[in-house]
Amino acid sequence: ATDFGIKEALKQLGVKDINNGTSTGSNHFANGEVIESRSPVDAQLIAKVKTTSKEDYEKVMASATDAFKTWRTMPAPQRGEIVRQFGDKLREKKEPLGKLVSYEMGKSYQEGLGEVQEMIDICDFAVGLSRQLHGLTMHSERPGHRMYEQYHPMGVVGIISAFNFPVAVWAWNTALAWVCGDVCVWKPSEKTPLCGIACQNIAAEVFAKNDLPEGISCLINGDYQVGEFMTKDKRVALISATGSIKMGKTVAQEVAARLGKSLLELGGNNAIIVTPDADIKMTVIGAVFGAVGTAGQRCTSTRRIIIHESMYDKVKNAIVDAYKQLRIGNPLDENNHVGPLIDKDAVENYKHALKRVVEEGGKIIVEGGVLEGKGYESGCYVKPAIAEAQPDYEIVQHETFAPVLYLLKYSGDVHNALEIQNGVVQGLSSAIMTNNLREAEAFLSVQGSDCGIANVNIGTSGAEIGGAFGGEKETGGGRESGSDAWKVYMRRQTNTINYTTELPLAQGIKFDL
Ligand code: UN1
Repeated sequence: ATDFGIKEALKQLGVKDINNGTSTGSNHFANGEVIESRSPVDAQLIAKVKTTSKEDYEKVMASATDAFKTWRTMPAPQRGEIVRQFGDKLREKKEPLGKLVSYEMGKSYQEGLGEVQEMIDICDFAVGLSRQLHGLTMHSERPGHRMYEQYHPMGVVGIISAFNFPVAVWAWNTALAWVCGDVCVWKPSEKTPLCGIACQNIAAEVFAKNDLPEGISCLINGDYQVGEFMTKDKRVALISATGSIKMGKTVAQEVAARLGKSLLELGGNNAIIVTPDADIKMTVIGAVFGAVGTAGQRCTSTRRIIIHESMYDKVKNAIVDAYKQLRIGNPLDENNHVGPLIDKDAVENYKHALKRVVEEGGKIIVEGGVLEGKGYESGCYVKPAIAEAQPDYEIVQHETFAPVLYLLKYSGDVHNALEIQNGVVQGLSSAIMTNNLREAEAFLSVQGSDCGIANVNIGTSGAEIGGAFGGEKETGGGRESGSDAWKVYMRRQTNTINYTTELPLAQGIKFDL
């Protein structure tokens, strides 16, 4: 716990609260309609925020495209030095920023701090990367020729992020894009605009200190219509969008219509397979954190547990017992495991899922419900629920962004479990709990999990930044964060240089004049 409250956190982050006028972002170009940021923790109005109008957007783009001209010519390791300073600022501001994330979004303070830690980690990663933006060299088939490839900055990167990771997902994108020499325009979720303003302030401070234009980092605020300014704008070379599959389909089509590039990180329907050789204690920790952590609002949250029939009752009872220990309440209180959902619409989706699973023939084994009374005034606190279901239920095939867990049973070998696991449109994260080498390897093999993330004896959520993050099928196919995810933020160029006095053609073609 910290010894300061949210007011002090806002002050340390330079974000105006409700008593101090209206906050803006976007290099201070924001004259659109005013939206409110209300905390799901206690329903309090935190601040009002001015959104970005089309006119403001044009100013933002002018500042971004202008900043790009300076930024792209700075050597990559020097850009890395700026990102290093940004990471250091985040270390300084970790507590207030973690607190704001927790209060504005509703995740636990520990998870809020964890999110800022992910930002710090990706900055460190990007600093190292700034000296490793390598291409390959190839042997030319022609004598006296040299062939190689290089990566150049691409331009303006548009980032559209979701409420559930209101700061980390931006940092995964922006830290890499910055060392790659791109400038970024960020539209955070309209549900967490203050997190966006806080991050922009931190970035702006670092750029100002280094006499660099703030346009390297730009913020725009508002709903999907503001996002559309970017998706339809050919000046935006890459759109990196995180959110629902529905949103991703719209973004993908708008960007594709102008042959732009997109990086999509969309919904998951993540499962843990529990085989007869699973360690039950580890399974319970992985499953419960995966299902109820962040109140089930991670794209990597565990939605389905696929349990072998021989273990079914044992695993089910152990998970149900663990659910009895869960404390639901104010996420800023360290004693609570589960905070609120983001808003009342999310509560409606949660209620719908519980109703629907019963209609389809499922059986609720841990009752859900919306909590009322003292401490629950926001109406966003719900009880994590568990239902026994069948894999093909419509609701089980669908991602509900809430703590609703489906237990599914399989018989026979691990391939039957994999068929269930892979039998959904989403392909983000997956896990197997087993001490059996054959099962683990089958799960990781070509016939195994079809997801972008496949874990053995770890749950589905909580990926480290060092790996490439993203998933297949309707999850969108994009990869962010570690490994070679940086390549998508740069344009690749193949260069062939002839240092002779002849001009031989490739493929041995003769063209004599
Ligand atoms: C998301 O929910 O959008 O793997 C990202 C995890 C986190 C990231 C989740 N590191 O759970």
